[in-house]
Amino acid sequence: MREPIEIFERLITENKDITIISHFNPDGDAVGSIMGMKWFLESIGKKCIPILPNPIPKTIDFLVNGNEILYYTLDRLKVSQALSASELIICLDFNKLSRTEWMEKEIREAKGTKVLIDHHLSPDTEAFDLIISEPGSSSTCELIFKTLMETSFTKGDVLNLPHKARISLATGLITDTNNFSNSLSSYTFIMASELLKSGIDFNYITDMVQKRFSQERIRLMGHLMSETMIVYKEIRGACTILTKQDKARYSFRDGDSEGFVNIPLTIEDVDVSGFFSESDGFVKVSLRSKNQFSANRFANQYFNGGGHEKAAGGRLFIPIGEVPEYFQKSLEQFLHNEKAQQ
Ligand SMILES: [Mn+2]
Repeated sequence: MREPIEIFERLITENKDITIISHFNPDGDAVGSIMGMKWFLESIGKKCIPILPNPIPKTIDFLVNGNEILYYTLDRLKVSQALSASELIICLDFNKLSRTEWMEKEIREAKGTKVLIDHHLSPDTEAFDLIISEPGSSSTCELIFKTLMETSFTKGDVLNLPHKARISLATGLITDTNNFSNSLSSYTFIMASELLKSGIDFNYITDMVQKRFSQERIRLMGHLMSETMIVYKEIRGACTILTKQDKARYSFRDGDSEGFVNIPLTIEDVDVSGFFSESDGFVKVSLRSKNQFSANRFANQYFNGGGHEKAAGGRLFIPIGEVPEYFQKSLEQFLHNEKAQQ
């Protein structure tokens, strides 16, 4: 771990114009990561531009107070200019460039040195010049914090990170662990403790990210769990689908279905929960698992995706109405194959 951090430190020292990028459909960890990195880099005199493929959900808007972030979908030209002018490109919270959607080609072709800091399984080693990867980290925010604490910029003192960087990094820690309930590492609590000691108000962050939903979102959640969730008891799976029709009916906004996939997983008979959301041209897939079930392998083999051992995502290219049957058949086959391999 020491050597990559030394190289990272040298790259930051040597380069002035830096872009910071995270993934399509950014979540709390993505936005926390890019904003945390931005505030830190600016505090040491760097010029940097955070870039995202598309806009952030409302629940994390408190991390951004103006137009600090460039969005590809809103300002393609500026994004291209920033990418080609940048000496150093820091990629955060994704393991392969395709996670940046339409930006993939431009990032691949950009001349700047590419650094990846991430906690997903199997990073694409070809695409980056330096990789700091730790799948055991709860969040990319945790890995960034840990990395920065080991550099000479902070000398291990949390107060050497600006207040805004600390709030941003705390947000990714809280959202990716689902408020300290999953993917915990012992360092998760060291980081939380350091941030609390430094005066970061965790209650404020949870009020912002978890308690500002619309009435329609709660009604949609009730509707989906009561009307669309199917539990396949024998194979210990649950499938929930969100159609475009329901999105329109409940005035759906991006980010509204965040966390829904976790609800069926709380059922005793369920080891894997699949949440399927009808999008333009594809079905967005989210998978969560417990009791040794590998959501990552399941996503890899049947849903064109991957992620973490117990939290993964992917895409399907079939009509939304065919999803429950596809889910059931895939799960049966997957369990059969996993058993055969034991
Ligand atoms: Mn993450």
